[in-house]
Amino acid sequence: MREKNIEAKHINALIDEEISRYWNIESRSANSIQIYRALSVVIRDMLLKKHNQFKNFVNKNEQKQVYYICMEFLVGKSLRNNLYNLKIENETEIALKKYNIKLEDLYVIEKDPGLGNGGLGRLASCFMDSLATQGYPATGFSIKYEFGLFKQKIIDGWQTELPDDWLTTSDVWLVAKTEERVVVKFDGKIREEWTTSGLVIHHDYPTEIEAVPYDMFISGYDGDGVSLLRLWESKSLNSIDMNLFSQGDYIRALSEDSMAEAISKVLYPADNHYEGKILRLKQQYFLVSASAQTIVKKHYKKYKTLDNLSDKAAIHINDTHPALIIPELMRILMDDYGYSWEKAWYIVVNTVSYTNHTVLSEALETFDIDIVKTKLPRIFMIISEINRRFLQEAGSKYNDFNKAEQMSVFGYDKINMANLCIIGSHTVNGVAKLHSEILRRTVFKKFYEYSPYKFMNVTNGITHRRWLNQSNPRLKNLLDDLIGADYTKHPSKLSELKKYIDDDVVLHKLDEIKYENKKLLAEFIYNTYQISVNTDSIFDIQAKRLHEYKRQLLNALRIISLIIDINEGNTTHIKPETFIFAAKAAPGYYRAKEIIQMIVALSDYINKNPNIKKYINVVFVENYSVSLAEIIMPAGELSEQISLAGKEASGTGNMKFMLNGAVTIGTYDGANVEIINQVGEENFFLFGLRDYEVESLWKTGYSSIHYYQKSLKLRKIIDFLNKGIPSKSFESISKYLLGDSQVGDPYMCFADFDSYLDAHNKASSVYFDDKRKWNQMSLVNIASAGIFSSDRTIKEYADSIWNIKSI
Ligand code: Z15
Repeated sequence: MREKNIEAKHINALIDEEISRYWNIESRSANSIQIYRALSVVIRDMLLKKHNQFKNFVNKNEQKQVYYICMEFLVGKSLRNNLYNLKIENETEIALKKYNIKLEDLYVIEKDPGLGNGGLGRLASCFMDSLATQGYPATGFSIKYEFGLFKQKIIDGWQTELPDDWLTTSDVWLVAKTEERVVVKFDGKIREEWTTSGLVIHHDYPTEIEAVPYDMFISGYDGDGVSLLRLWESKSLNSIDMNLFSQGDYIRALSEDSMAEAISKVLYPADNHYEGKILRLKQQYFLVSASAQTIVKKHYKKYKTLDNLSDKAAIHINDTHPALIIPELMRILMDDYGYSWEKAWYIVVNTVSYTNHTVLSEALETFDIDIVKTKLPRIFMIISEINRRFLQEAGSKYNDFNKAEQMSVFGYDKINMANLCIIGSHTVNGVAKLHSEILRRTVFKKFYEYSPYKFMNVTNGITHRRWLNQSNPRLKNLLDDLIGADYTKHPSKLSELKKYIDDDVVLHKLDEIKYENKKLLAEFIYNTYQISVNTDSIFDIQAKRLHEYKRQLLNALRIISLIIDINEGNTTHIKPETFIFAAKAAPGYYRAKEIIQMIVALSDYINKNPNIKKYINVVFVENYSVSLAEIIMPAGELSEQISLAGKEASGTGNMKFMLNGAVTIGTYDGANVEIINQVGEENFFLFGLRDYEVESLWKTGYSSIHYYQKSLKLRKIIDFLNKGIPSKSFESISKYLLGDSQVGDPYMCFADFDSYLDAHNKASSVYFDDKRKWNQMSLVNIASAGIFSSDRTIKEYADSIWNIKSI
């Protein structure tokens, strides 16, 4: 079953055949795009075959498998990842000599499939890699959005959004499985009727939509595992209205199409924020219905019963977005397979598990009861019954029905999706220790008291194979030389690097590698923006979605404070520093866009003022994406992880920077807490309020004015914001911070400001006065990152939630 050592000659033969078959030309005269496509198809088909073998093995052994349901998978580019994981990058490079082309030239042709917003979607993709590599049978289910996350372009200093047409190149990775399409039904009426054989439910669903699967294969590293990512495309079933057609109205006859096909048209671009839109609800139900039908059908075909579904399938819902799979499975079991409620419920709860990714109230999904009732009448009925039975049970157990009511799925006019998920799952987990603790203590307190055994933590992770081995080849080569390549499959072995903590040659090499990676990023910045950055300055990077709680604004306030110092000639403490930001804002998130606008304006201002640019520089890198992150992470020296404590569920960028040798400046939040535990406080620049301090400060009443009055620095910053810079005023941000109509500075930048400056001063004195010590800190960070590999995360899910075995 293991991939044979494939030779370059063989790769050539396959590419040549593909080119001749497809374009009817000699491979010598093929252009780079044709070669890209031919090679990708060759690899895709290799994986298709390998996945079949893997699947056959799993089926023969009747092994349990996991289905990971998620509205987002930020897969990143596939070609390099698959060649790397198949261990045929070198052979392919040799093969390409025949066409006079380099792999690197092909890698840049591929477009990032941006089928996700940020951390949540990228996590799902890292999981697919770790599942395959460790030989766990896994299928991911998501939507084949025709347009992924928008492309960000800054025009006149303001974020604008352009469509992301990823399919124009990355379609080569997809295999259509039209014959496995299923029908998803919306709208209509339910009629109940008692007959001699019991209750009969009559459905009439006027809207039927087809879900067509497109399969993408994700290779594991060095082994037999291949993960399948199945993406659903929506298609109109009655795509032609024959009445209209026969009346000669050709255009209108086909126009019904767009209604159905809108479902998989575009990814909702808000991260950590729900909108409660009908189309989004349709997307969610479309995903879960198509996936659940497929899972059940396959299981029934093999076992001729669904009694043992939970022994053979673990269904994981990533956040509440796929919550409707719980009532959908109930519907299928009862209506299609004749199960009783009790039996069906037992099967469903034992099959489904749920991960929560946020405590932000604006991200906790609720849908209007009325919308669910009309769009999904049967599903609404089932949710109501789930809730009725649950409240009955909890009320009796507590002997207090009012107390039980606090866990209801129904609010006044809303359905609370998280409550539905908790009730319908056997396990609920948070994504970092602190986050899981906050869930138990606050957001899900009532449920924790009711069913403590359901609650768990599984700290997030990242695939170090993409985020180190592939994206930072210099560091990878050094590690291979020093500790051997074993860490590639056993990331905890990265700790062996620690024995070089006092080795000056190694420390120097780490320093050199960082410098090379900084040069690459600087070159990219110069080529893209004609901004030159000082590669001897410290690269201080904040790369993540733009959100108030993540506090890009706090970072910007410090920049302003430095500008003020420089303009006042007060420069003795100022060290060369390059601030790099990369962040997309949700298109409708005005405040976030305004913060981007300010950062861009500061960047312009500095680039026009050589006296400031001597010391500091600011760059806003547009269109943050997986492939951009692959350039940014290796170049990071100071990793900004500065969310208000208690707000960032985990963070995963923090892990990527650390793995690449950056030192973190951060708050006691999310997985930062665990990073500190690994590296020790002496290898982390910790600052700011703790989560419980934030909570109590909020309760007693936070007043930013209080900090403003006490601090000359903050007063000067507010002055600066009010005056603005030539051509731009930042008055509205000043108002936001001091508060006019609402609470000023709701994410407490002012409260943490002094502490943040202190931490930066400490960082800069180590970096500029004791570079050896800095390099040691960097080494400790790399060496301690093994535990944040998604291999570890997946093993925890497999052992303690999904109960699946690797082959
Ligand atoms: C998202 O990217 C995250 C949480 C959400 O609720 C949504 Cl809708 C999107 C992020 C968290 O903000 C981040 O802290 C975490 O690391 C990531 O999910 C993966 O768990």
